[in-house]
Amino acid sequence: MHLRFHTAGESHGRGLIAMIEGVPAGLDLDMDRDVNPELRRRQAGHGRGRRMDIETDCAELISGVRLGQTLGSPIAMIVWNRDWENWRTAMGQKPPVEEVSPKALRPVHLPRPGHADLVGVLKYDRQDARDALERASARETAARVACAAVAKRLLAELGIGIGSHVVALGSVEAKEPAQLPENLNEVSDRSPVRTLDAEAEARMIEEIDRAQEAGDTLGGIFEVVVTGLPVGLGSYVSWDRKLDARLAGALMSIQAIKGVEIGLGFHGARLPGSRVHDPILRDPAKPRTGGYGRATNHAGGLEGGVTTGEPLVLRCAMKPISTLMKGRLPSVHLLTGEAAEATAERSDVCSLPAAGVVGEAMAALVVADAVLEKFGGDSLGEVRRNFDSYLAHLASR
Ligand code: EPS
Repeated sequence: MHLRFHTAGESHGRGLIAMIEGVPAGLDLDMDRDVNPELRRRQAGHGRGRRMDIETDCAELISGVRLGQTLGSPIAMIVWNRDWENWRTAMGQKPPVEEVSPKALRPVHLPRPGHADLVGVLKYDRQDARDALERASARETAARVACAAVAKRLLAELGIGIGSHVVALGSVEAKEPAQLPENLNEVSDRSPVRTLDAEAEARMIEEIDRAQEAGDTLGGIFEVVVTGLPVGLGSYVSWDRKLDARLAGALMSIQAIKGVEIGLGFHGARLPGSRVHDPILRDPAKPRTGGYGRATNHAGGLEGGVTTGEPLVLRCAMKPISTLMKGRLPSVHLLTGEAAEATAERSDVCSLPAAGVVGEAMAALVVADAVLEKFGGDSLGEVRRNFDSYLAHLASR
């Protein structure tokens, strides 16, 4: 791995730590311009819970940058949890000094189907599911987004852009636009559900509001699109170098993601080959694809685990959030063994629009890793020289 990142932190602990290593030296990085707007994008969207009114996620830089430029050393950041003030007792690192009521420790003994509550207590041999759910929570994705904002900055230097939009939410499907807008996020971020279809947007919002009234939750499908890629990232020579596998693994690691498709995905399996594969054309206006073009992009920008130079098109299916406020599902009390309804605690009704931002983040981290694998250098200048020389060679073939 050429670009490594790591996160730490519990949802209601002091904060989240984000660390990314392998970023070349000499990259301009400004937290307020490059990182914090991405954190704000992850907090937005219709269907989020009250936690997002408490937090104003903001990453504090600890290391790896001097005078506005990266040093090539690990970049460490902290996102403090404002809600920690309300959880000092329940999430304290030391046992309470005075006698406190057991309730003040906010234990969870009725595991929620769908969350990591039950598997967590059994695997880590805990009595209280809070010991598991605090880390399993999707709040951790704030730290991933902070790391990915650095990766996006690097990719932008090479003309590679990443965006996302919601294509289905609950039972509502958005109409597929004939062509995606050039700056995808500029358009999708204007929608409270991050969709491009204004008519579907209204129905998606209604569906979220109805789910909220019913104490239920919703999932859906978002699409991540990466543009400006050169042909040749990833490789078919070994299973773990295939870029489609690396992207799918990274996207599947996002909390609540249950499926990933690339290009036509599952639909392609139902069609004959003549309607699936993308005819090859000569297109001298495309230096990044070696002067070749495709009549269609059903492959979603990947053939043989290698980028074709066409846009990467990745779709993720998110299951509905597992905390139900009403109509709670059957569970079993961890201490008494009695049947009871699962725990309900503050959560979101639908966080699909935010999950799209997290999908962009994971895709950016994987693509930046693949870029450094092929064009790696210790400084941005070296990466750029390697990149430009590859493109010049492609043009001369
Ligand atoms: C999240 C913060 C959490 C949840 C959500 C994601 O805040 P709280 O649990 O304090 O309301 O809103 O987490 C979950 C849905 C989950 O199942 O854990 C965030 O910052 O994204």
